[in-house]
Amino acid sequence: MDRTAQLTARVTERGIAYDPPSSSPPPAPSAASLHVRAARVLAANWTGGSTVPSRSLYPHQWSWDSAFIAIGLRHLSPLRAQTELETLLAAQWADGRVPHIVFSPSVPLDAYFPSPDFWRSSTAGRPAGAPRTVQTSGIVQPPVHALAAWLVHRADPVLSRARGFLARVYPRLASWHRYLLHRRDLGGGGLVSVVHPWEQGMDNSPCWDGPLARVTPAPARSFRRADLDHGAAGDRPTDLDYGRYVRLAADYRDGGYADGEGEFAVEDPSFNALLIASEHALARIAAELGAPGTARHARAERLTAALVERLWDDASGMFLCRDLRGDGPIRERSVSGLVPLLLPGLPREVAGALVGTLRGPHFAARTGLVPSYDLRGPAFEANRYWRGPAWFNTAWLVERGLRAHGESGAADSLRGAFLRTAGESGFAEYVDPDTGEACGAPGFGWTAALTLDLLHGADVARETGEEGGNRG
Ligand code: 9WN
Repeated sequence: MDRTAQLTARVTERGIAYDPPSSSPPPAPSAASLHVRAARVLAANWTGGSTVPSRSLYPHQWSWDSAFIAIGLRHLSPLRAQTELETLLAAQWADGRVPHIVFSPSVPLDAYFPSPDFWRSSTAGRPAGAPRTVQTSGIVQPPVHALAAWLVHRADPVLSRARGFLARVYPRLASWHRYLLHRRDLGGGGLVSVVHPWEQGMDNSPCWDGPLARVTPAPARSFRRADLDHGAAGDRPTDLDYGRYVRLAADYRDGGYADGEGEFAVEDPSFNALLIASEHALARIAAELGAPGTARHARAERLTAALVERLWDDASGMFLCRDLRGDGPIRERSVSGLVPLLLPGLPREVAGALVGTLRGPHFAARTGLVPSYDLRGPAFEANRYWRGPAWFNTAWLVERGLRAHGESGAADSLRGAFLRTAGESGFAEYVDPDTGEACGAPGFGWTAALTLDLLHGADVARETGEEGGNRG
């Protein structure tokens, strides 16, 4: 049997071919053709050292995109997956932060806003140790990287060892986590804070409406948005939101990217859960390199306890964000509050409540995917950026979480919905959670990459004797 036929057989055997979507289902694309199409997207977005999220809307390297992309790329080319992460980490600042964008010098300045001349990393970022030779933004994104590095290593340990991949990335990943744990514990309770909505990755979530209302927007004439050249205005954040994003970023830059002073400081469940998952992965990387990982596992467990203590909300059956400059818990239900299901160390009753919330009226969308925001929430909009649409990276995280807690039936359904909608939408950036209508950029990097991972992932797990980088 050739590779494509083997893949089809495996996928069908494991029952992850597609659930019938409606009364007259369109023919399901075969797993093999999905694989080929996803690989094509990743080839088209590959720049030689990394992968752009989208050739049109996001023509540079993004931090958490690259981590998710590496997780999928490992099934096509473990070497390219390693390179993806190494390129990103080469732009790390001396204080340990991994910037949220690494700019490509060959892309014109007006192709994306804010561009390198806004961030001025190599001058304004010097006090914080920004590199001289590459231009980056000065904020960060969720720390998915150690988890990605571990999964990439496990896909081809022989190549990884031959190239000294883990030995090279480990010190950078350790310093990245140190930066977050030491410079970003702005609430003093052990959890990390984000200082800009772009840092958390769900830029336009209704969770930020309260904290952002206190920020005086930068005047609209002081900047030009490039996103509207490519995306529909109704799918994107408003000009008022952009004015506030720009004000926060400019203030941070003008303070030399020093932490602790900003107007926006939020403890976010998804960001912290990803740090915990990555801390467990770092422990495994340390052990693979011959150092004990016990202290890191213990730290990850302490962080899990802090996450539950500070952000769990029994009444809503999920985690909430905490506004450190305002009134504490932000009473909005967002997918961020479900992502901690990823953590196997959650108390049993917390995990059970999260599964119940996923199945309940606030998050059970007709596509079978997970909406980014409460279907019944006052700010819900089916098409607007992180205010309702379903995204594929969060679906992937929740799918792993369901598996980590033994909910394999629910995980299989979510995987089926993911693969069906990703294929039908042309690997869209995000989709309407009820209709599956494609929104945002087509041919989106992490949608294609995580499609590959769901097609192949469990087989890798079987081969390596491990079900996931954050487990066991
Ligand atoms: C700002 C690249 C990024 C993702 C984010 C997503 C969006 C940027 C933007 O695109 O953010 O970083 O211009 O809107 O919200 O999660 O990493 O894909």
